[in-house]
Amino acid sequence: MKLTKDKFKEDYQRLLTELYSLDIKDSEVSEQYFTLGNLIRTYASNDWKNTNESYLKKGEKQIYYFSMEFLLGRMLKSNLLNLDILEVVQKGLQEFGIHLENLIEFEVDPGLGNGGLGRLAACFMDSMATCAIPGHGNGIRYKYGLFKQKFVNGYQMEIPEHWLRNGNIWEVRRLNKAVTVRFYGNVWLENSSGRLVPRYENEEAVLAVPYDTPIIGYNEQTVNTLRLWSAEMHPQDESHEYGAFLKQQSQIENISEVLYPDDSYYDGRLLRLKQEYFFVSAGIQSIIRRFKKKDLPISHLSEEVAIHINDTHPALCVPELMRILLDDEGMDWESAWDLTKKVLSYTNHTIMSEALEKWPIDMMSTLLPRIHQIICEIDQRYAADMRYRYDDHMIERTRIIEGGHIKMAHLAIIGSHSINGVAKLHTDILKEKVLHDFYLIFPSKFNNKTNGITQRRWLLLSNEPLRQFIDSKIGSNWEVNPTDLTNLKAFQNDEDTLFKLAQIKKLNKQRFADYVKRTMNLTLNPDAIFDVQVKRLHAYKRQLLNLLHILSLYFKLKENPNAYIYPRVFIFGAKAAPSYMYAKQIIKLINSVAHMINHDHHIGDKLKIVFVENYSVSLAERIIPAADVSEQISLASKEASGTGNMKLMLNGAVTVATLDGANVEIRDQVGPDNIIIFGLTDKEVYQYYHDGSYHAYDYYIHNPILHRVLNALIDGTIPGIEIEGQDIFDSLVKYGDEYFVLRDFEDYRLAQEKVDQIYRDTLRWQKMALLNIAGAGIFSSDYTVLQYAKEIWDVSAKSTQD
Ligand code: 26W
Repeated sequence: MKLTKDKFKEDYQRLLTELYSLDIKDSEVSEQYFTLGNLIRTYASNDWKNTNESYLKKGEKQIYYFSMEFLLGRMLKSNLLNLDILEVVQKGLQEFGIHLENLIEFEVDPGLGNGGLGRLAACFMDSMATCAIPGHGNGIRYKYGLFKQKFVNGYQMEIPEHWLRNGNIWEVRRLNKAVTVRFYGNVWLENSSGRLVPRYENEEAVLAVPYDTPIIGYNEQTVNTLRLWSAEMHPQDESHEYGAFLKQQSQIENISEVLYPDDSYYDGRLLRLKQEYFFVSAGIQSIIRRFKKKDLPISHLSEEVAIHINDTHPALCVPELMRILLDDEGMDWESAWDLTKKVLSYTNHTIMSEALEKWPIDMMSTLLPRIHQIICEIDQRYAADMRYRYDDHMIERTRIIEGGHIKMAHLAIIGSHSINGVAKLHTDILKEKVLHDFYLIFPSKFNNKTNGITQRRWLLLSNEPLRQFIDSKIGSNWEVNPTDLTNLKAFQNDEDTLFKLAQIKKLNKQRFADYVKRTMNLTLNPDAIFDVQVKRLHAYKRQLLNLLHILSLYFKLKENPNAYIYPRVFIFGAKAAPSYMYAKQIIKLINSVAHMINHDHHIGDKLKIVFVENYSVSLAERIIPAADVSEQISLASKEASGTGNMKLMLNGAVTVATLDGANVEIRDQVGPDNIIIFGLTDKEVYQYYHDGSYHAYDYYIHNPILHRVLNALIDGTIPGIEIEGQDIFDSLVKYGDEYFVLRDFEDYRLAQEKVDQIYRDTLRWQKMALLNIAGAGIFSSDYTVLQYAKEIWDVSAKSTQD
């Protein structure tokens, strides 16, 4: 938008006084922040209105992205950037003596997601708006986001995150758009003039109230909407006796109270199922309402609407859409089923079997009786349809209801026209292993959409020095056409460029070191290698492998203080699910090792470990620009894609990786000389499973370095480590080492020696860094959503890039 500095200053001054009856000189950060937020909203409001109006046109297909999580991160700066007023506002505020940076830091980082899946949804929202795709987000407005992590004596403690305490400047409550969602009760079918209609009694009605957040595109016109639902008591119930009223109220409000802190681990609690149906039903009802404004017959739904199911959490979209088409719209089963499949598509984000949702049939029939009936009918018709084509075993393995449970992935696959994995390798594993039966039955439904990240948040906003540098080399078109970053390759042998790149990295490392000094009172040497592993704590991600290697370096230095080791700072950020004991033990172990090494005067600057508390989007924005090394070391076949790997390469980190998830595609982009690959391949892992020939104990016995390191877990070497050391030791040496940590240790150690070697040659290292930046463009979520639009949602984007 066009905004001059003087106009901004005038607007700002006036609004601050209107809102708070204060003069700027007497205002505080909170008032300054809310004033700016309000102003941004007014600046975006016309585009938001126009975008919404244009979306009501017939034939303008709308995309609805259903996700249990949207991990947006702070929005003040990104909104300013996307409105193209960041500089004007910064300068204007400066003249009032206000530092924009302070207002940015004042905003709470809304943690409405656990990790990769939720952050991906947020990147997609940014990219859809930027690419002018009519994309709406649909989710839950949790009152409490992901817990705040504190370390107490090295242990993780969880503290509730009341992110709404100061209000939320970006959302609009739209009570007039509220809908009713029904739970429990009895349902039966009655014959009404030749058609079976459901009759209900004794249901619990919950009011779903939408809160809309504008998603501003980086393109001067599109403002999309993220709609998050909040559960409230129905007005009709407010006449109850007071005690009963309060009880019922808290039961209802519980639905949108808190985000489940589970990541890749399924915990079948009733409240979770309630949450899933709540936002699915509310979302679909509001979609149908909007569709009806177009005045078209319901049979046109699939031309006007696509609904995407982000992992299985919203898979109840299948029976819910069926319910509405059958019961409310009076369609026959076949037509409703056809339409449902055309409208819906599904993404799988994990192959970990413990993450696959299965709901007990009793729970479903009690909580959602009509939905349960519909699921049973879908299941029976599926089995009947398949009977002539496949044997009984195949049908049993693929049907929805089995062993008293409803398998949500099966429901999603059977009820939609597309299922995709999130990286090439992941999709291949789905096709060949995890969902092989379905691949045989529905080969054409399967497709791959490799994940992506928005280069706006993960470079333009978070790494301004690098952005300016890139602009000075190749211009700024890469900001909307990120594969233009390949133009940087022209500079790969230009010493000047490479030294400048090294300087920028150093600057970012110094900035992060200052932050660590301020918040943790730990001094870091910015000339050391900054080696980063930031992601959820999970055994398959193998933070433990990283830690065992650190211990090996430590012992090497203890034995020989002059050992040839380039100074390193190991940076960890990770939350563990509160009930995941093993992951929490690893957190304690990392913290104790950090304490031991950081306080060892003989080690000094040579090794440091920083485990940042409460890893979040805003911390990622601080850490990633400062990374030299990106740790992507999951056991091959287990990480569906990863997206941190993409963010780190985009910021010039060199990846140490297994051939897992999108790491494979990163290697293909940068070439084998510019990434350090180690470890088992997915094929080798499957081979081990097949012949059961892995014996972790042998590695413990035969590798002296590993032997020494593992013994340290149980011999009292690490102060503060007792039971957890033994448990972790046992998991590796005694109980089979499920994730092949010991098998990959030596190879990993050698990979790290390579890092140590190459880093000493600044030009060689920076060339690798540059080629990583140059190769990162393809991993923009702009391209990813354009592929979803074209190949899954069947909609052409009015891309700003053509
Ligand atoms: C029901 C429990 C539960 C909760 C969350 C099961 C599964 C999940 C998510 C699917 C876990 C997740 O975030 N997966 C990650 O998704 C990213 C985006 O596609 C990928 O990059 C990561 O590799 C994958 O682990």
